[in-house]
Amino acid sequence: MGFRMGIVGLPNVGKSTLFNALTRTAAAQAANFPFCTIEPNVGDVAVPDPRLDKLAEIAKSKQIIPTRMTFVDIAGLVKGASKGEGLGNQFLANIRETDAIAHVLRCFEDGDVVHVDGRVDPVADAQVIETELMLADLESVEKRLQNITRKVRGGDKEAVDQERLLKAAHAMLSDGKPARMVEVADEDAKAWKMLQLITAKPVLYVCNVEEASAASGNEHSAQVAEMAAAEGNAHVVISARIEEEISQLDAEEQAMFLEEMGLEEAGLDRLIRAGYELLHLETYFTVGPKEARAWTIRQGTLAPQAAGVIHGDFERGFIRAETIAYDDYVSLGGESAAKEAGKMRAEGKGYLVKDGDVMHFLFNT
Ligand SMILES: Nc1nc2c(ncn2[C@@H]2O[C@H](COP(=O)(O)OP(=O)(O)O)[C@@H](O)[C@H]2O)c(=O)[nH]1
Ligand SMILES: [Mg+2]
Repeated sequence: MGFRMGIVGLPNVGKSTLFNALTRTAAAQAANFPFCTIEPNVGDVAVPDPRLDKLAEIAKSKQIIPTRMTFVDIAGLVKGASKGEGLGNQFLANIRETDAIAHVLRCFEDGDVVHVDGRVDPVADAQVIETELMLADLESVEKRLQNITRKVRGGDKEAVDQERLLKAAHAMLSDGKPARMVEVADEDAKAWKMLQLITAKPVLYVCNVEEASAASGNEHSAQVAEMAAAEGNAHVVISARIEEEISQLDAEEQAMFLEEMGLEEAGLDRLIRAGYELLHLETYFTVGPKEARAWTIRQGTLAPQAAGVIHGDFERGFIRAETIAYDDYVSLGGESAAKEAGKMRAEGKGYLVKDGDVMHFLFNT
Protein backbone atom coordinates (compact mmCIF):
# COMPACT_ATOMS: atom_id res chain seq x y z
CA MET A 1 0.00 0.00 0.00
CA GLY A 2 2.94 2.39 -0.04
CA PHE A 3 3.40 4.89 2.75
CA ARG A 4 4.95 8.16 1.78
CA MET A 5 6.84 10.54 3.97
CA GLY A 6 7.59 14.00 2.63
CA ILE A 7 10.86 15.63 3.74
CA VAL A 8 10.29 19.37 4.10
CA GLY A 9 12.20 22.28 5.62
CA LEU A 10 13.82 25.61 4.75
CA PRO A 11 16.66 25.62 2.21
CA ASN A 12 20.09 24.52 3.47
CA VAL A 13 18.89 22.62 6.52
CA GLY A 14 20.13 19.25 5.22
CA LYS A 15 17.09 17.72 3.52
CA SER A 16 18.90 16.47 0.45
CA THR A 17 21.89 15.28 2.48
CA LEU A 18 19.50 13.22 4.56
CA PHE A 19 17.49 12.00 1.59
CA ASN A 20 20.62 10.92 -0.26
CA ALA A 21 21.92 9.09 2.80
CA LEU A 22 18.56 7.33 3.19
CA THR A 23 18.36 6.19 -0.39
CA ARG A 24 22.03 5.29 -0.71
CA THR A 25 21.80 3.12 2.38
CA ALA A 26 18.63 1.59 1.00
CA ALA A 27 20.17 1.02 -2.41
CA ALA A 28 23.15 -0.71 -0.81
CA GLN A 29 20.94 -2.86 1.39
CA ALA A 30 18.60 -3.54 -1.45
CA ALA A 31 21.05 -4.76 -4.07
CA ASN A 32 19.07 -8.00 -4.35
CA PHE A 33 15.58 -6.52 -4.18
CA PRO A 34 13.82 -6.11 -7.49
CA PHE A 35 11.86 -2.92 -6.86
CA CYS A 36 14.23 -0.15 -6.07
CA THR A 37 13.23 2.34 -8.71
CA ILE A 38 14.38 5.68 -7.45
CA GLU A 39 13.38 8.91 -9.08
CA PRO A 40 15.63 11.86 -8.40
CA ASN A 41 13.64 12.96 -5.36
CA VAL A 42 11.68 9.82 -4.51
CA GLY A 43 13.29 6.90 -2.72
CA ASP A 44 12.09 3.56 -1.49
CA VAL A 45 13.60 2.58 1.83
CA ALA A 46 13.65 -0.78 3.59
CA VAL A 47 12.19 -0.66 7.11
CA PRO A 48 14.82 -2.18 9.41
CA ASP A 49 13.37 -4.93 11.58
CA PRO A 50 15.61 -7.38 13.46
CA ARG A 51 12.59 -9.67 13.99
CA LEU A 52 12.53 -10.44 10.28
CA ASP A 53 16.15 -11.60 10.33
CA LYS A 54 15.43 -13.76 13.34
CA LEU A 55 12.44 -15.42 11.65
CA ALA A 56 14.45 -16.02 8.47
CA GLU A 57 17.21 -17.61 10.51
CA ILE A 58 14.80 -20.02 12.19
CA ALA A 59 12.97 -20.93 8.97
CA LYS A 60 16.22 -20.99 6.95
CA SER A 61 14.55 -18.73 4.41
CA LYS A 62 16.52 -18.24 1.21
CA GLN A 63 15.45 -14.63 0.85
CA ILE A 64 14.63 -11.81 3.23
CA ILE A 65 12.26 -9.15 1.98
CA PRO A 66 11.70 -6.20 4.31
CA THR A 67 8.71 -3.94 4.03
CA ARG A 68 9.31 -0.50 2.57
CA MET A 69 8.54 3.15 3.01
CA THR A 70 8.82 5.94 0.46
CA PHE A 71 10.59 9.21 1.15
CA VAL A 72 10.16 12.29 -1.02
CA ASP A 73 12.65 15.15 -0.93
CA ILE A 74 10.42 18.20 -1.28
CA ALA A 75 12.44 21.26 -2.27
CA GLY A 76 11.35 24.83 -2.69
CA LEU A 77 9.67 25.60 0.59
CA VAL A 78 10.49 29.20 1.51
CA LYS A 79 8.77 32.12 3.14
CA GLY A 80 6.07 33.17 0.67
CA ALA A 81 5.75 29.70 -0.86
CA SER A 82 1.99 29.68 -0.29
CA LYS A 83 1.85 32.69 -2.62
CA GLY A 84 3.77 30.84 -5.29
CA GLU A 85 7.33 31.87 -4.31
CA GLY A 86 10.10 29.29 -4.55
CA LEU A 87 8.68 26.29 -6.32
CA GLY A 88 5.29 27.28 -4.95
CA ASN A 89 2.40 25.21 -6.11
CA GLN A 90 4.42 22.31 -7.40
CA PHE A 91 5.84 21.51 -4.00
CA LEU A 92 2.44 21.92 -2.37
CA ALA A 93 1.05 19.24 -4.68
CA ASN A 94 3.97 17.00 -3.70
CA ILE A 95 3.25 17.43 -0.02
CA ARG A 96 -0.48 16.79 -0.39
CA GLU A 97 0.27 13.30 -1.69
CA THR A 98 2.22 12.25 1.40
CA ASP A 99 0.93 10.44 4.50
CA ALA A 100 3.18 12.29 6.93
CA ILE A 101 5.76 15.03 7.05
CA ALA A 102 9.37 14.80 8.17
CA HIS A 103 10.24 18.40 8.96
CA VAL A 104 14.01 18.88 8.95
CA LEU A 105 15.25 21.66 11.21
CA ARG A 106 18.71 23.10 11.17
CA CYS A 107 20.19 22.59 14.62
CA PHE A 108 23.85 22.78 13.56
CA GLU A 109 26.07 25.86 13.63
CA ASP A 110 28.30 26.22 10.58
CA GLY A 111 29.40 29.62 9.29
CA ASP A 112 30.13 28.11 5.87
CA VAL A 113 26.53 27.03 5.32
CA VAL A 114 24.28 30.04 4.90
CA HIS A 115 21.04 30.09 6.85
CA VAL A 116 18.31 31.85 4.87
CA ASP A 117 17.65 34.20 7.78
CA GLY A 118 21.23 34.39 9.01
CA ARG A 119 20.72 32.68 12.38
CA VAL A 120 20.19 29.21 13.81
CA ASP A 121 16.76 29.09 15.43
CA PRO A 122 14.91 25.86 14.68
CA VAL A 123 11.76 26.83 16.58
CA ALA A 124 11.39 30.04 14.54
CA ASP A 125 12.17 28.08 11.35
CA ALA A 126 9.48 25.55 12.19
CA GLN A 127 7.00 28.38 12.55
CA VAL A 128 7.96 29.90 9.19
CA ILE A 129 7.27 26.61 7.44
CA GLU A 130 4.13 25.83 9.42
CA THR A 131 2.76 29.29 8.62
CA GLU A 132 3.29 28.75 4.89
CA LEU A 133 1.60 25.38 5.08
CA MET A 134 -1.34 26.82 7.03
CA LEU A 135 -1.73 29.62 4.49
CA ALA A 136 -1.68 27.09 1.67
CA ASP A 137 -4.36 25.04 3.44
CA LEU A 138 -6.45 28.12 4.15
CA GLU A 139 -6.41 29.08 0.50
CA SER A 140 -7.39 25.62 -0.67
CA VAL A 141 -10.15 25.39 1.96
CA GLU A 142 -11.59 28.74 0.89
CA LYS A 143 -11.53 27.75 -2.75
CA ARG A 144 -13.30 24.52 -2.03
CA LEU A 145 -15.90 26.16 0.19
CA GLN A 146 -16.78 28.42 -2.73
CA ASN A 147 -16.93 25.58 -5.23
CA ILE A 148 -19.14 23.47 -3.05
CA THR A 149 -21.93 25.96 -2.26
CA ARG A 150 -24.12 25.00 -5.23
CA LYS A 151 -24.04 21.32 -4.39
CA VAL A 152 -24.79 22.11 -0.75
CA ARG A 153 -27.79 24.17 -1.75
CA GLY A 154 -28.92 21.28 -3.90
CA GLY A 155 -28.93 19.12 -0.75
CA ASP A 156 -26.10 16.77 -1.81
CA LYS A 157 -25.41 14.81 1.41
CA GLU A 158 -21.71 14.31 0.68
CA ALA A 159 -21.27 17.99 -0.06
CA VAL A 160 -23.02 18.93 3.18
CA ASP A 161 -20.63 16.72 5.18
CA GLN A 162 -17.67 18.09 3.32
CA GLU A 163 -18.73 21.64 3.93
CA ARG A 164 -19.01 20.99 7.65
CA LEU A 165 -15.44 19.64 7.74
CA LEU A 166 -14.12 22.45 5.57
CA LYS A 167 -15.69 24.98 7.90
CA ALA A 168 -14.10 23.34 10.93
CA ALA A 169 -10.71 23.45 9.18
CA HIS A 170 -11.31 27.04 8.16
CA ALA A 171 -12.04 28.12 11.73
CA MET A 172 -8.90 26.42 13.05
CA LEU A 173 -6.63 27.78 10.32
CA SER A 174 -8.05 31.30 10.62
CA ASP A 175 -7.15 31.09 14.27
CA GLY A 176 -3.52 30.45 13.25
CA LYS A 177 -3.60 26.79 14.21
CA PRO A 178 -2.85 23.71 12.08
CA ALA A 179 -5.74 21.61 10.77
CA ARG A 180 -4.50 18.59 12.75
CA MET A 181 -5.93 20.25 15.85
CA VAL A 182 -9.48 19.78 14.58
CA GLU A 183 -11.16 16.95 16.42
CA VAL A 184 -12.54 14.61 13.81
CA ALA A 185 -15.18 11.98 14.61
CA ASP A 186 -14.45 8.43 13.47
CA GLU A 187 -17.24 8.48 10.91
CA ASP A 188 -15.71 11.60 9.32
CA ALA A 189 -12.16 10.25 9.21
CA LYS A 190 -12.31 9.18 5.58
CA ALA A 191 -13.84 12.37 4.24
CA TRP A 192 -11.38 14.37 6.34
CA LYS A 193 -8.43 12.53 4.84
CA MET A 194 -9.78 13.16 1.35
CA LEU A 195 -9.46 16.90 1.95
CA GLN A 196 -5.67 16.29 1.85
CA LEU A 197 -4.91 19.21 4.10
CA ILE A 198 -1.18 19.55 4.59
CA THR A 199 -1.33 20.69 8.20
CA ALA A 200 -3.61 17.78 9.07
CA LYS A 201 -0.76 15.35 8.45
CA PRO A 202 1.29 14.12 11.39
CA VAL A 203 4.71 15.74 11.77
CA LEU A 204 8.04 14.27 12.73
CA TYR A 205 10.63 16.94 13.49
CA VAL A 206 14.10 15.91 12.42
CA CYS A 207 16.76 17.85 14.33
CA ASN A 208 19.86 17.97 12.17
CA VAL A 209 22.70 18.50 14.66
CA GLU A 210 26.47 18.74 14.21
CA GLU A 211 28.45 15.50 14.32
CA ALA A 212 29.56 15.86 17.94
CA SER A 213 25.96 16.15 19.17
CA ALA A 214 24.57 13.18 17.28
CA ALA A 215 24.34 10.99 20.37
CA SER A 216 22.94 13.47 22.88
CA GLY A 217 21.59 16.43 20.92
CA ASN A 218 22.34 20.10 21.61
CA GLU A 219 20.52 23.13 23.02
CA HIS A 220 18.74 23.72 19.70
CA SER A 221 17.40 20.17 19.51
CA ALA A 222 16.32 20.44 23.16
CA GLN A 223 14.13 23.40 22.20
CA VAL A 224 12.64 21.42 19.36
CA ALA A 225 11.95 18.51 21.71
CA GLU A 226 10.04 20.87 23.98
CA MET A 227 8.03 22.31 21.10
CA ALA A 228 7.25 18.86 19.69
CA ALA A 229 6.05 17.62 23.07
CA ALA A 230 3.80 20.68 23.50
CA GLU A 231 2.28 20.08 20.06
CA GLY A 232 1.93 16.34 20.43
CA ASN A 233 4.33 15.79 17.53
CA ALA A 234 7.35 13.48 17.44
CA HIS A 235 11.02 14.35 17.03
CA VAL A 236 14.33 12.62 16.36
CA VAL A 237 17.91 13.86 16.62
CA ILE A 238 20.15 13.04 13.69
CA SER A 239 23.35 14.24 12.08
CA ALA A 240 22.80 14.23 8.34
CA ARG A 241 26.57 14.51 7.85
CA ILE A 242 27.19 11.35 9.85
CA GLU A 243 24.41 9.53 8.05
CA GLU A 244 25.98 10.54 4.77
CA GLU A 245 29.30 9.05 5.87
CA ILE A 246 27.70 5.90 7.25
CA SER A 247 25.84 5.32 4.01
CA GLN A 248 29.16 4.89 2.24
CA LEU A 249 30.46 2.16 4.56
CA ASP A 250 29.88 -1.57 4.52
CA ALA A 251 28.04 -3.25 7.39
CA GLU A 252 31.15 -4.07 9.44
CA GLU A 253 32.64 -0.60 9.08
CA GLN A 254 29.26 0.88 9.99
CA ALA A 255 29.16 -1.00 13.28
CA MET A 256 32.68 0.21 14.18
CA PHE A 257 31.90 3.77 13.19
CA LEU A 258 28.68 3.84 15.22
CA GLU A 259 30.49 2.58 18.29
CA GLU A 260 33.18 5.24 17.90
CA MET A 261 30.49 7.92 17.75
CA GLY A 262 28.72 6.49 20.80
CA LEU A 263 25.61 5.63 18.80
CA GLU A 264 23.58 2.48 19.20
CA GLU A 265 22.17 2.42 15.69
CA ALA A 266 22.20 4.51 12.57
CA GLY A 267 19.97 7.58 12.85
CA LEU A 268 18.27 6.54 9.66
CA ASP A 269 16.99 3.40 11.29
CA ARG A 270 15.57 5.51 14.08
CA LEU A 271 14.07 7.94 11.61
CA ILE A 272 12.40 5.21 9.60
CA ARG A 273 11.03 3.58 12.71
CA ALA A 274 9.77 6.89 14.06
CA GLY A 275 7.96 7.43 10.76
CA TYR A 276 6.43 4.01 11.11
CA GLU A 277 5.19 4.82 14.61
CA LEU A 278 3.94 8.22 13.58
CA LEU A 279 1.80 6.66 10.87
CA HIS A 280 0.47 4.04 13.30
CA LEU A 281 1.80 1.25 11.18
CA GLU A 282 2.41 -2.33 12.17
CA THR A 283 4.17 -5.28 10.60
CA TYR A 284 3.14 -8.86 10.11
CA PHE A 285 5.28 -11.58 8.59
CA THR A 286 4.99 -14.44 6.14
CA VAL A 287 7.73 -16.99 6.70
CA GLY A 288 8.81 -20.07 4.77
CA PRO A 289 11.90 -21.74 3.31
CA LYS A 290 11.67 -19.64 0.17
CA GLU A 291 11.36 -16.25 1.79
CA ALA A 292 10.74 -14.38 4.99
CA ARG A 293 8.83 -11.24 4.30
CA ALA A 294 7.49 -8.27 6.25
CA TRP A 295 4.21 -6.57 5.34
CA THR A 296 2.89 -3.21 6.46
CA ILE A 297 -0.62 -2.60 7.76
CA ARG A 298 -2.30 0.13 9.74
CA GLN A 299 -3.01 -0.59 13.40
CA GLY A 300 -6.47 -2.05 13.72
CA THR A 301 -6.48 -3.97 10.43
CA LEU A 302 -8.58 -7.15 10.23
CA ALA A 303 -7.19 -10.39 8.81
CA PRO A 304 -8.88 -10.22 5.36
CA GLN A 305 -7.64 -6.68 4.73
CA ALA A 306 -4.18 -7.64 5.97
CA ALA A 307 -4.25 -10.50 3.45
CA GLY A 308 -5.29 -8.00 0.80
CA VAL A 309 -1.95 -6.24 1.18
CA ILE A 310 -0.34 -9.33 -0.38
CA HIS A 311 -2.95 -9.75 -3.09
CA GLY A 312 -6.54 -8.66 -3.68
CA ASP A 313 -7.56 -12.30 -4.26
CA PHE A 314 -6.42 -13.18 -0.74
CA GLU A 315 -8.89 -10.65 0.63
CA ARG A 316 -11.79 -11.50 -1.68
CA GLY A 317 -11.51 -15.27 -1.18
CA PHE A 318 -10.41 -15.14 2.47
CA ILE A 319 -11.30 -18.28 4.44
CA ARG A 320 -9.10 -18.08 7.52
CA ALA A 321 -5.62 -17.23 8.76
CA GLU A 322 -3.24 -19.53 10.56
CA THR A 323 -1.44 -17.33 13.01
CA ILE A 324 1.54 -17.65 15.32
CA ALA A 325 2.61 -14.78 17.56
CA TYR A 326 6.21 -13.69 16.98
CA ASP A 327 7.33 -14.56 20.52
CA ASP A 328 5.84 -18.07 20.27
CA TYR A 329 7.43 -18.65 16.88
CA VAL A 330 10.85 -17.67 18.21
CA SER A 331 10.74 -19.24 21.67
CA LEU A 332 9.39 -22.55 20.35
CA GLY A 333 11.79 -22.55 17.41
CA GLY A 334 9.60 -22.41 14.34
CA GLU A 335 6.29 -23.27 12.75
CA SER A 336 5.99 -27.01 13.34
CA ALA A 337 7.06 -26.75 16.99
CA ALA A 338 4.60 -23.91 17.52
CA LYS A 339 1.88 -25.97 15.89
CA GLU A 340 2.62 -28.98 18.11
CA ALA A 341 2.52 -26.76 21.18
CA GLY A 342 -0.92 -25.57 20.13
CA LYS A 343 0.31 -22.06 19.44
CA MET A 344 -0.86 -21.94 15.85
CA ARG A 345 -4.31 -20.38 15.93
CA ALA A 346 -6.99 -20.50 13.26
CA GLU A 347 -8.43 -17.01 13.00
CA GLY A 348 -11.44 -15.80 11.04
CA LYS A 349 -12.62 -12.64 9.34
CA GLY A 350 -12.98 -10.68 12.57
CA TYR A 351 -9.39 -11.21 13.72
CA LEU A 352 -7.44 -8.03 14.48
CA VAL A 353 -3.93 -8.67 13.23
CA LYS A 354 -1.26 -7.91 15.82
CA ASP A 355 2.18 -6.46 15.30
CA GLY A 356 4.64 -9.32 14.80
CA ASP A 357 2.08 -11.98 13.86
CA VAL A 358 3.38 -14.70 11.57
CA MET A 359 0.53 -15.32 9.15
CA HIS A 360 -0.50 -17.93 6.67
CA PHE A 361 -3.67 -17.20 4.70
CA LEU A 362 -6.12 -19.74 3.32
CA PHE A 363 -8.36 -18.51 0.57
CA ASN A 364 -10.67 -19.55 -2.28
CA THR A 365 -9.73 -18.53 -5.77
N1 LIG B 1 28.15 21.25 9.07
C1 LIG B 1 27.09 20.59 8.60
N2 LIG B 1 26.68 20.86 7.36
C2 LIG B 1 25.61 20.19 6.88
C3 LIG B 1 24.92 19.22 7.66
N3 LIG B 1 23.87 18.74 6.92
C4 LIG B 1 23.94 19.39 5.75
N4 LIG B 1 24.98 20.24 5.71
C5 LIG B 1 25.40 21.12 4.62
O1 LIG B 1 24.42 22.10 4.38
C6 LIG B 1 24.33 22.40 2.98
C7 LIG B 1 22.89 22.22 2.53
O2 LIG B 1 22.53 20.86 2.65
P1 LIG B 1 21.35 20.22 1.76
O3 LIG B 1 21.20 18.83 2.21
O4 LIG B 1 21.64 20.45 0.32
O5 LIG B 1 20.16 21.13 2.24
P2 LIG B 1 18.67 21.26 1.66
O6 LIG B 1 18.65 22.57 0.96
O7 LIG B 1 17.82 21.29 2.88
O8 LIG B 1 18.41 20.10 0.78
C8 LIG B 1 25.28 21.44 2.27
O9 LIG B 1 26.48 22.14 2.01
C9 LIG B 1 25.51 20.35 3.30
O10 LIG B 1 26.77 19.75 3.16
C10 LIG B 1 25.38 18.95 8.98
O11 LIG B 1 24.85 18.10 9.72
N5 LIG B 1 26.48 19.66 9.40
MG1 LIG C 1 17.82 20.09 -1.29
